[in-house]
Amino acid sequence: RLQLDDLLGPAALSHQPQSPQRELYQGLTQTPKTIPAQYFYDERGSQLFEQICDLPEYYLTRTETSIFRTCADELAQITGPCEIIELGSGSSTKTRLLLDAYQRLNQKHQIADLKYSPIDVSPSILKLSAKQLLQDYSDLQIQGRVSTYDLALAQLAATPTTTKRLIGFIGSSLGNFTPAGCDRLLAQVSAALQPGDFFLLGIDLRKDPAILEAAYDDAQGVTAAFNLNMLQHLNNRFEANFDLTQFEHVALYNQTTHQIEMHLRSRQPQTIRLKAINLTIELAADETILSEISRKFDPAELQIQLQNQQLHVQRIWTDPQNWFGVMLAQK
Ligand code: AVJ
Repeated sequence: RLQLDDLLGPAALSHQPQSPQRELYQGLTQTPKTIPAQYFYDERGSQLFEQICDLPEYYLTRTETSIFRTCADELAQITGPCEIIELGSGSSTKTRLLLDAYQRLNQKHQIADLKYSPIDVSPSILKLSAKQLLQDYSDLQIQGRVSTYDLALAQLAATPTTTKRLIGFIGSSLGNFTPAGCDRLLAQVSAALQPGDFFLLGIDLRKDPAILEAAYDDAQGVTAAFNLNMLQHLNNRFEANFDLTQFEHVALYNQTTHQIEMHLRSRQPQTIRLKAINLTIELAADETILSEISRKFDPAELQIQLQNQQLHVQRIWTDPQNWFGVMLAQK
């Protein structure tokens, strides 16, 4: 009941015109320097992210979970039986609430199996969560993809099916995209859907900056460790020589652009070599590398952007404090 495709393996990569590594090279040679957020998620990074989700300051996961608890059955009612595709599935913990609801729906419709297609850049967490899901859900068929969003969405667009699709992009992962990147991603999502298919989006909403900054700079330092681990990941994967003790975690809320900006600040002038991508970079003292933006959304604005990509919002759910939003759109 499990099929796993690796779209990032060496064999698969040689066929691609734009390797994901190019983005890393480009990011580190521009000003300010940036590292694509996908590089957070090696095995250790995915584990640290799971720890973040349980932090008292990180209200996002808890809040979205509470929304899913109340809306999952209604959501399944609206879409009807479908294949659930998830971008950035990670541990698939919150997704279990959706799988439960679709399982109940399928029972009513006397449909035997439920198809789940998780997509994640981290093979270890993808395999682990698939194994656990198969143990807990006897009717589940899993088609996992080790992939970036780009590659997976291109593959989905090239392989239309007759089964209805629901593409899930939850946990506010859309927050990692700039406004232009966001439009591009929504266009790719739309291209992977047929008219009548659905898109489920979880987004963090604007709120008191103090609450936001605490969520990205927790007292236990787990987010700092998560941020620094990105450099360790680059060391392991691209034969780089970042010295983690020479960088500091910084997280600030930009009230103009409504986004948390996470940086790695260089404690001194340093030269870094990334052997495997043949790149040497210089960092000045206090120079920062932008490792992540995490945008906070206005649902009304996003609704228009979705609309522009033929994704028509059917329903928006939120929590009593209006801290997090779940939007369901139909193509
Ligand atoms: C997985 C992108 C939604 O932006 O809140 C958590 C990642 N970064 N703490 C977020 C993250 C720092 C997270 N997303």
